[in-house]
Amino acid sequence: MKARQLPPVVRHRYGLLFLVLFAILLAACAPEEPVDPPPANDIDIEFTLRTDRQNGDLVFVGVGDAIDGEVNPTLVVAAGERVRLNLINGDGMQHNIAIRELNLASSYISSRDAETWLDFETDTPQTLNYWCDVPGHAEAGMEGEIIVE
Ligand SMILES: [Cu+2]
Repeated sequence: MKARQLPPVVRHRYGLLFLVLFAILLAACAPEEPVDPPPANDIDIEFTLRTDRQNGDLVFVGVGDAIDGEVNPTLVVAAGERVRLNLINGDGMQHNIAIRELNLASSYISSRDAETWLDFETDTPQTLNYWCDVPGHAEAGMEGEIIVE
């Protein structure tokens, strides 16, 4: 039986395709580089949360200021304020912080002490929900409210 061979040009194309796919796969699997958030000059109010495990739940814990140590603290901001939510990974699991109603999400962080952030601004007084959009994490407890006054 004669082995069927693809013409060289076609084989070369497949080789290139595999190279590209491999590069994409590598990039997807590469450990995240620590990224510094942009300067907070144009930010009016900032909150920092750290991910944690408490009694089998996954939670956000407030860091500093009035929310220090609070589990899934309610964040209060004024309409029109430019807000930054900083997230520190406290447990080495993959997490992010997202806001359901605004359809916004930070990048994912999955190593302990890695940091990410999410900036937003809304002119409408309303109650927003922040959460971790990794499947199962909101259900496990990673959810809180932002009151826009
Ligand atoms: Cu999470």
